[in-house]
Amino acid sequence: MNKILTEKYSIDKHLQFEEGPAGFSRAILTHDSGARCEIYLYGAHCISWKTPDGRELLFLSRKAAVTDGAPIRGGIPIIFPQFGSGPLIKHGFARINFWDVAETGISERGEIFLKLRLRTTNAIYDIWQHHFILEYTIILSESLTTSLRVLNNGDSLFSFASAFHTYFNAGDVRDSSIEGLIGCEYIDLIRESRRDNEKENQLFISGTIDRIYLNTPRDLILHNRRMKHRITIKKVGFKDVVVWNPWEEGSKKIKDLEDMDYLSMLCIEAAHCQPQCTLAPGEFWLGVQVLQYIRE
Ligand code: TA6
Repeated sequence: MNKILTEKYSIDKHLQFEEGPAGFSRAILTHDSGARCEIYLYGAHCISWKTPDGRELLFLSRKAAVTDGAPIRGGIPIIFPQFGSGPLIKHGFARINFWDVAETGISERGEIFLKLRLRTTNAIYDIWQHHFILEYTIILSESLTTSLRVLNNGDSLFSFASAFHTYFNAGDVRDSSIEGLIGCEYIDLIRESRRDNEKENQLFISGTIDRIYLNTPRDLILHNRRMKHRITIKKVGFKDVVVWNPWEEGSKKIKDLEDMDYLSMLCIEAAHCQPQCTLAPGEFWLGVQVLQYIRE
């Protein structure tokens, strides 16, 4: 598998394929600045994004399993076509399917890109009777851009939810805050889905949080005081933002997290989940997230 991928898609010094646990292939992207990221074809799952000075900006659980049928705990899981629980497997099937490489390259500005594709298979059609093509493009420069294009290539309408369920390396989550959500209405999933409005300019996390913020602004900032940096999060197409941290009790209940992992992670998820997005035949939706690291 890696031999074929290497022959067809590798780029000298910039994009290589490796075999991870269970023989799963992953792509390693390296930008001229020294920035680096790693993506499994399984789930189109980015598990690592490193700055030119070698700082890891994503959280990946040491207990993360990379095995067929299970999602990888950490990095950037892709949620599609269902957010949370429902008729399908939790958070949908995109994160537990093998994606194909569609294209790789270097732009005129020296950005390295990898495009992955997932389309309806017989096994997927058995559980979700729609025809779609997903294209996930990851672009590495000094920043990390990810985009998801959802095309309805069938002959009937379908609705879906989607998210980049990004696990940021929080350093210590108690010293992190999210800026940009003030005034936004949210659904509080740990309080019987009660609705409220965000009152904090800097949202600090000091306990379990699981909220869907609705119709959020394009720009957010994650301040990471412990690691002395901030990450700007720009998103287009994803109108919602999910903020999740299971805190200590929650971490203990999640088998692929260590008990204290809640301190090291913070999920800020560019999402389109409330309401779902509907596509007529031939229509597509595009969601983009741009993450930029700024050292302080
Ligand atoms: O996005 C937040 C959330 O839906 C939480 O409710 C929590 O369950 C989390 O995702 C993780 O879900 P997972 O299926 O990956 O364990």
